[in-house]
Amino acid sequence: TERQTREPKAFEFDEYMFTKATRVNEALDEAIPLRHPLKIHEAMRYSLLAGGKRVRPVLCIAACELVGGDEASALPVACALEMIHTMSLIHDDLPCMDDDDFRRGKPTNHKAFGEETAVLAGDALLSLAFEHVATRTNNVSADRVVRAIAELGSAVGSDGLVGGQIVDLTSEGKHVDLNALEYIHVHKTSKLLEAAVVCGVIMGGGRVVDIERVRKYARCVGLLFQVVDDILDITKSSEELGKTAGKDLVSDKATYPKLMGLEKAREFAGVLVERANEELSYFSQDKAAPLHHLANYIAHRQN
Ligand code: GRG
Repeated sequence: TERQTREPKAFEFDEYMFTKATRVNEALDEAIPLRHPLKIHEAMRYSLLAGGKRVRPVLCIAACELVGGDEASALPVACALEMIHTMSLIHDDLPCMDDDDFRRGKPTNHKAFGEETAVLAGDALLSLAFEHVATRTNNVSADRVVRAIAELGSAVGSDGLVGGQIVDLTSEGKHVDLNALEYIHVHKTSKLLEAAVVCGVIMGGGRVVDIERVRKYARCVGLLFQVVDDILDITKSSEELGKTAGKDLVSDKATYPKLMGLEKAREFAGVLVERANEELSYFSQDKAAPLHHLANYIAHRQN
């Protein structure tokens, strides 16, 4: 009926994620053509195009659109975020770090290409990320591009991912309290999510107050991601083992349920998703829908 056609279409989160992720995948594929030296470009493409969820690029584009910017302005930074995220996974999987054999459903980069190549593929992706933003961004003022590059740099370095990783590595086998656990997760997970939405808002021409709001949103979403991960670890492994104590209750890794109890961890997850959504209440609800849904999706995911 006429009335139905005039009603706003309900926001389709799955469709939004799929459309944006497809756009990002095409741009990433184009960003690294196979060329000489073949081995390094194969290794870079192997991990980058291995099919992650593309949460960071989609967050970046959604934040740009939130403040009235368009997808094209954010796309190069969105790709850079995925390059940085992927390189952090390649290095995290190395034998000198977590020593993992599988990632994104395939053998890890060093298993497929050898350790030397995996280290270099990570380095090349990190370097390309910054080059890509600087050379591929169109129709955005140089001032904004520089601010985005600075934000990305600080999210990666010793006050960002690297800082989180070093604290994580040096606390192995030691008692980790809630403060230390929060430091690790804020730096290993939230910082890059923060950079994603902050860069999106910068590219979209948002105000300083918008930047601070999305930054708080992303900080909550990053912690939420980890709290839910910890809870799923317990509930999944207790199902598998057919008993109440899951693997995280017996391993020595610090987790939220172990430090605060399962019920309190669930409550904390509830508080975080509420806080994240509260930061979005200052924006047009229509434009904030993708970020709302993303927070809810992370809170309610089952694996
Ligand atoms: C960044 C220079 C530099 C070095 C790396 C190894 C390291 C320093 C940091 C570790 C970073 C790390 C592995 C953080 C965990 C982040 C995380 C939440 C991963 C899972 O992200 P998803 O679920 O994964 O978005 P997909 O595969 O879907 O992209």
